[in-house]
Parts: sequence; C-alpha cells; structure tokens
Amino acid sequence: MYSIKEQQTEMQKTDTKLDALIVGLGKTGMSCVRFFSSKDLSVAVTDTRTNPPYLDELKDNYPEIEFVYGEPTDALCEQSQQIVVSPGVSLKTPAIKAAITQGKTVIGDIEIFCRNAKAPIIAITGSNGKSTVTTLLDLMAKADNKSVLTGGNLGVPALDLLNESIPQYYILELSSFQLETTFSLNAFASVVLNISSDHMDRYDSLEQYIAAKEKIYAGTNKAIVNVDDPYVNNMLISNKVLTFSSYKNTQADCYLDKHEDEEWLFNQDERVIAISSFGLKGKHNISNALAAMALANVMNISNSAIKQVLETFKGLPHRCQLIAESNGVDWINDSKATNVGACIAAIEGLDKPGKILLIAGGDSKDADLEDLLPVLQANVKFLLLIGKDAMRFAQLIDGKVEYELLADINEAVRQAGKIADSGDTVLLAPACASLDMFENYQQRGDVFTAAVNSWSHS
Ligand code: UMA
Ligand code: ADP
Repeated sequence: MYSIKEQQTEMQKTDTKLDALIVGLGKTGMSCVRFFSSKDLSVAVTDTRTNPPYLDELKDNYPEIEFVYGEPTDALCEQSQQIVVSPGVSLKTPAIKAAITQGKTVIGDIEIFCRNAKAPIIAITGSNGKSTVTTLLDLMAKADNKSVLTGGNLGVPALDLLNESIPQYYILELSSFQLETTFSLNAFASVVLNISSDHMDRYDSLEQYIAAKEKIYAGTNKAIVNVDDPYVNNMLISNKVLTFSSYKNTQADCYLDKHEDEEWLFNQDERVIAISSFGLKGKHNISNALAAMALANVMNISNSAIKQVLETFKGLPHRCQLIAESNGVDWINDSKATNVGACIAAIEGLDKPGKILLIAGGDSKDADLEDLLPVLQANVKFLLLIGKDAMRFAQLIDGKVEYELLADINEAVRQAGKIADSGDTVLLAPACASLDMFENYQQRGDVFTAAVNSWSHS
C-alpha cells in the first residue's frame, strides 16, 4: 500500500510532462530541438557523450531545456509523450527497448519530417552510392529548373529543410538507422540502390538490416528497382515499378547498351550519354547514374538535363577521388568506402589487377570480411593495414597477399610511397568506419590527402 505522499510522487513520475525526449545531441538531435522549440513544445535531451557536438549551442540558445548526460532512463521516457531517437543510437538501448515494448511512441527525425512535409518526397537508400545518387538527382532537378530541397543522411538534417519555402520535391538520402524509426514515409518515389553487409554491430543479422532498408518502399507511389541486385529483387514491392540495370538489359527502363561500338546509357530506349563522355569514374557509378536517371524520370526531368549533369559531375570528395599523380603512381582517396561492398567496388572499378596498394582497416563494425579475400588476391599487390581491426584483415588473408601493419595513416602513406612502382595505384578504401582513429571519414580522407601531399613533395 502507498501512503498518499508516495502515491502523489508515483503519479508525478508517470505524468507526461514533456512533449518529447530527444535522444542524442548531434546534428539530428539539435534539429529536433529547433523544430520542437519553434512549436513551443517542451523537450529534454540526453547524450552519452561527455561533450556532444551541440551542447554549447543548446546551452546558449535554449537555456530552459534540460540536458541529461547518459543514456535515457526509464523515468525520463515515462515522463515524455514521445521519444525521438537519433540515428546513431540503437533501439536496443534498455530504456528505449522498454518504451517500445510498452507501446510508447518511439520515432526519428524523418518520421516527424514526413508528418510535416508539404511536398512529395523522393527517398534514396542502399548500402553504397546513396550520397552520389542523391547529389546527382539534386543537380539534375536544378539543371531542369525544378525547385528541390535535399538532405537527410547526406548532411543537412531533414527537419531543417522545413524552414525553407516549400519546394516542388524534397530529396532525402536515408540510412537504415533513419528508416528503422520512420513509419509514414509514403514517398512519391523511392529506391534501394543495392545491398551489401554493413552496420553488423547494430543488427542481429543481414535480414534485419535488409528489412530496415526495405521500409523505404512502404506506401511509395513509384518504386525504383535495381534488377541487378538479388536482395533488392527479393523485396516486397507491390506498387508501380521502374527498373534499372547496368548490364545490357533492354528489359529495364534505364540501362547500358552498345551503339555503334560505343557504350551508352539509355533512358527508356532513348540514348542519353556515351560512357566516354561520362564525368564519373568506376563501374559502380554507371549503376548510380542509372538510378538517378530512373528517379529523374519520375520527376519529369528532361534527358538533356540528365546528360548535362552526367557529363559535368566529377564526384563528391572522398569517393574514389584522384588526389595526386607522382612518379607514375596514382593516389586515390576513397575514405568513404566504410564497408566491404564499397571497398570491393573501388578495387574492381580501378580495373588494375596486381597494381593496387590498398590501405584498409579501422572499425569493421563486426562485418563479415570473407567476400574481400578473392578480390584482394586478384587485384592487390600489397596491403597496408591500420586501425582497431587491422588484425582481422591480417587473419583473413592468412599470408595470401603481402601485408604490413602500420601505426597510422601517415605511416601507411610513407610505406606505400616506398613500395609503389610506376604504374601502380595507392588506394585508401578502408572497408571500415573511421571512428576508432578519426572524427569521421572526411577527417580520415583529409589526413590521407595531407600525408600524400607531404610525401610527394618530400
Ligand atoms: N552517439 C553517442 N551517444 C549518444 C548519441 C550519439 O555515442 O547519446 C554517437 C553515435 O553512436 C554516433 C555519433 O554519436 O557514433 C553521431 O550520432 P548522431 O545520431 O548524433 O548523429 P548525427 O550527428 O545526428 O548525424 C546523423 C547521421 N549520423 C549517423 O547516423 C551516425 C549523419 O550521417 C547524418 O548526416 C545526420 O544525422 C543528418 O541526417 C552520417 C553517417 O555516418 C554521414 N551515417 C551513417 C552512414 O552513412 O553509414 C548511417
Ligand atoms: P553512401 O552515401 O551510400 O555511403 P557514396 O555515394 O558516398 O555512398 O559512396 C561511398 C563509397 O561507396 C564510394 O566511395 C565507393 O567506394 C562505393 N560505392 C559508391 N557507389 C556504389 C555502388 N553503386 N555500388 C557499390 N559501391 C559503391
């Protein structure tokens, strides 16, 4: 039996006093703070990092908002009408898991965005190529004088897009983490570009990861499907479909085929661009270009705008970027190759068997590295291993490829410079996240570029 005082305390504890508990104070958490505050709704924020990136901004601009250091607690969750979880936070966090079990509203920023957006959404996910396709589509739309606002996993938090005038379309790059907490996407068009194993430290199985990606097709008006990818082909898609294929597959809507001895990209049987005048390098970018073309179709973007962008866009930084040519050796920064699939695409895209010196390693996110072995054996002359999981790679190759363990990226560059012969390529494509050694993949790429520049000028 409770005393009256105890009963009151218990009631206060379970009273919902907050409109939302925001879990995480990174880019997403801060955008949620701005959104809820603009609507005069009450929030509290948690983060397990001692100094989360936006703590000063929160304290300076929203002194009334409580910041709680640590994981969300059961009490905080009980007090909140809804829990808004940042993508970097696992739904297996005990208090969040408990809240889901109790039927509490647990959502992410993209769900809030979808409930408030007043223009159709184009949604892009996949294990690799998301940022490239999202950027290509943004440029194609603009080249065709369509008004678009683009963001999500690409960098600008989706909720910040709602502060701008309503565009004709929103273009969102979405990660599996963001899709997990999204329930009303109902995109105008959506695509899963491809599937390869990633983020296995967050998922119990590949099936669970695929299920998160598949959510992008739920309620979509037009599903864009990569018919070359077996996992995507197996997804449940009941709506209208537009297909793409980077093989000579004239059954697909957007495809690659030969015309007078030259390879061209075709858009529903119309020739759009010859591969020889294509701005992007690497075979994987043909698939990315075709995906962007299929999405552009849905947005009624003209073939001339598509062509113009595919001719001029040379790629985003840190993606298969040629940063130096010195003594006949090419140095390529593919720091964004944060998983096995991306690393394989980068190696195979170079098409230089036996002439690649690969810098790999970092945080492998518990990935299965097995698929890398034949690709390394067929293409890589020397492997320079760095970071937390360097030994996992060494065990994988088991002497089948020459390798060395290096203390850091500077050492790896120096060593690669000594070993490389004219005609070789030194490729940074780590197949791992950077967070064990760097703030993010951009910093890893910048440190690599600086090390290469100082090596080639020494
Ligand atoms: N973190 C903690 N404790 C917390 C909250 C977060 O340790 O309480 C850690 C996370 O584990 C993660 C880091 O902090 O390592 C950042 O997490 P976050 O959720 O605060 O991230 P944001 O700053 O909000 O950035 C997120 C996306 N980041 C992630 O999903 C990890 C950004 O994608 C995205 O650009 C941004 O939202 C805007 O939408 C980056 C990314 O790495 C590029 N995405 C992953 C990927 O592409 O593989 C999914
Ligand atoms: P994401 O945003 O999904 O991480 P990016 O466009 O930033 O994808 O590309 C990241 C890396 O993934 C590239 O540097 C390249 O190594 C690889 N990649 C890009 N597109 C593809 C693709 N279609 N298939 C396989 N790998 C790819």
